[in-house]
Amino acid sequence: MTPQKSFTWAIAWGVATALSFPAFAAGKSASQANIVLIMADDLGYGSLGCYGSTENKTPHLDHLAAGGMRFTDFHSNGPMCSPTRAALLTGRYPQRCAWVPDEELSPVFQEQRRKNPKQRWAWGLSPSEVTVGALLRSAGYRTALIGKWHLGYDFKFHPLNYGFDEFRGFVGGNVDYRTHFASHGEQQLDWWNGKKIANEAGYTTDLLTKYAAEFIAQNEDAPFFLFFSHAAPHDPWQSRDPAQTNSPVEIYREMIEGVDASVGAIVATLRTHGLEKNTLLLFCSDNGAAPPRGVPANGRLKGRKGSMHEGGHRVPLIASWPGVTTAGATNNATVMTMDFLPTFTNMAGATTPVRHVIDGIDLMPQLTGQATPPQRALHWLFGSDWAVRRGAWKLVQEGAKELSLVNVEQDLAETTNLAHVNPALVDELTRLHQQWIVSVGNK
Ligand SMILES: [Ca+2]
Repeated sequence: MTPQKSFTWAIAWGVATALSFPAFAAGKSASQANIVLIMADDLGYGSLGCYGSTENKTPHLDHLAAGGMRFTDFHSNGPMCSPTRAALLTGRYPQRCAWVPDEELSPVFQEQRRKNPKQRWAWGLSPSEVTVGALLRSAGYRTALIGKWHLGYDFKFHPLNYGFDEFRGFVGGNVDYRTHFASHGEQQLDWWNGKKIANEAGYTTDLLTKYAAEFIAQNEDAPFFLFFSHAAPHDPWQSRDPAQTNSPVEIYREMIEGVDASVGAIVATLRTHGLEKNTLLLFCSDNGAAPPRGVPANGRLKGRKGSMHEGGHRVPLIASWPGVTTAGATNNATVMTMDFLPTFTNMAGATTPVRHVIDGIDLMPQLTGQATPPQRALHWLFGSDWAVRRGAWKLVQEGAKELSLVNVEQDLAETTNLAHVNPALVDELTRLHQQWIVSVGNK
């Protein structure tokens, strides 16, 4: 089974505790604060100083957490890039989203696929999905994606078709940090300015930071939504200087520290333009780390990128909105990528289509420290692997291994399988997950 077939299969099944999207609330919505969401790619739970790393120096993110809110139980919707990004864009489980299969691709892309059957871009999020960009734009926001897209390479899946006014970056899963060519054998330039492919000199992290800062500066008078989607520290592990001979472990650390410096630059830009107090700034990762061998990038968590265990999807989330978020707070609520959309649209006063199903919840009560953690089950599904979490309990099915039942509040590293001790709970969570699969529909 090819990766995209496996992925298509995975997203063809779905679930969930769907919430009808409420009419937008009043309150914060009147302010139409700016929203900056910075997402690192494959950054692990243990990779920042404020999450316990002693190797990586991340003063800007540590400072952001000290002045804002650090979440300890935030999860990416998928253990891989694209499912998480679909959830971010739609506020829905990726399994509920509509995806366009290969045979519907445009002729030019069909031809590319025929020439290179190994290329992995022949699918995309359906343009029929209601996206956070489109909703915020309809509420008067200027919207931009700076960085990685990875929700379809065909031109019909271009980010500007999904509610973004501006796009700078790349549409594939990753690029060479210096040449900006797709780096997994496709040998195709993947560096865009709007709908034009145009290369330029520069290191990817630096260029994206420059464009993100420019977007903020150009829109200081209007409410804006900036989705700054970093490439780093996803491989290939490359330094700025091609002549540098540091080891992958050293370069990997430099790349994480480069993301940290970028966050510092964005915070400085907001401050320069007097926007700090009118901007919700969020920093997170799209899935667990896949680091060089021997690097404890996911902290104590079991598993890594791709896994249903915590190392696959429990990742950092830092939120900062001076005067709104409680400075220095730690939030242990179990929250997920799909929660961003309802949070943002409620802030903006955006309206969503009637009867449109959103799976996420508004996190503003969490950000203001006024709510108890939400009571709900959360689900993951990728290929034949799945996991369900309710309260402290998590049930995992990976490959042909036996079911694993763990109390993640007491056993974060998932060392002790309690499935044989509590078979009734195993059955209950299994049923819950099967019901979720039915509820998200079989697209
Ligand atoms: Ca990723």
